[in-house]
Amino acid sequence: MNIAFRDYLALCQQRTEQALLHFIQRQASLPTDPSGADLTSGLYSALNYSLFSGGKRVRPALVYASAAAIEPDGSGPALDCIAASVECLHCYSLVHDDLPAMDDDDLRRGRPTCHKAYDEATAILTGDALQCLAFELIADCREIPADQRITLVKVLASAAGSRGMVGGQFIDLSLQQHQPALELLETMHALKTGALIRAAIAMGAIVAGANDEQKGALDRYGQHIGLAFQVKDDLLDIESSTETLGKRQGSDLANHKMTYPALLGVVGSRDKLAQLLDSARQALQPLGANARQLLQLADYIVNREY
Ligand code: GRG
Repeated sequence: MNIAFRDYLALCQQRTEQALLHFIQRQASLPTDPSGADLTSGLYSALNYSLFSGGKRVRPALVYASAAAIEPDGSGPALDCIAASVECLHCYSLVHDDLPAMDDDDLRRGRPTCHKAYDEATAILTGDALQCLAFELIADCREIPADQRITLVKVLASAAGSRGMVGGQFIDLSLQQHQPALELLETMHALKTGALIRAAIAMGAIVAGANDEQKGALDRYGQHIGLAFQVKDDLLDIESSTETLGKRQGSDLANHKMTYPALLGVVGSRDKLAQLLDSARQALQPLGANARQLLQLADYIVNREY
């Protein structure tokens, strides 16, 4: 990773975390009981635990980089709302994905998963609250014109719901009953992992005022990089360690998951990753030099170590 990009990523992470902190603190004027004791402090503790736990903040970085590809000196606070919103949605999905009824994981970002650190009911409610917060942040963002906020809510809701991430998760959980097939695997990942990544890119582009041609180029980039993210994730699950990943290595195998390495082998999956990176780079060509951060993010996604 070159130094300029490392600094850029750190800046995106910092901006996202500041925005998340601001929004969580703004929310946390807690209901109290007659004696003045906080009634939801346990929930806010779990929200903080799940939001501030060392996530890479890839989706927020995609929001910023996508906007910069259209308008390099573009608007700050509006993008911070969107970056924080997308990260809340992502964190909700991780908290619920780790639950016993889903992937039943005990380790996430190098720490006990939310339901292990707290309890199952708290983890469910934490995910629910994060999902609601994601939409509230956009609806409430005064730096974005009202009509654009409606569009952004629609983009995020479609990506998150039954025709997006939740639909993909449902297919994933039911795949054990299906014959392994590449097309099915790609459909599942395009929904489960790709939809939110595409939405992050689209939302950055909308706020920056992208035209249809620019939106099309960015969406093609998002489709390729969304799948690449998952191919890399599948490879890391085989090739990395629990310590580096911060989650259980080998959990795909243990959970009998349909993965790229299971279908294509490790070498075939690496080839697939290289093809997707190449396609993602080509998709950005119409956007010229302003897309350099998106190019660097593509490299980061396929070369990351966790
Ligand atoms: C609706 C009950 C209910 C549950 C929804 C939709 C869902 C649960 C889960 C699917 C989301 C999921 C876990 C997708 C996998 C994508 C993935 C590889 C996530 C890890 O993302 P990173 O590496 O994580 O960006 P960090 O920790 O860096 O943020």
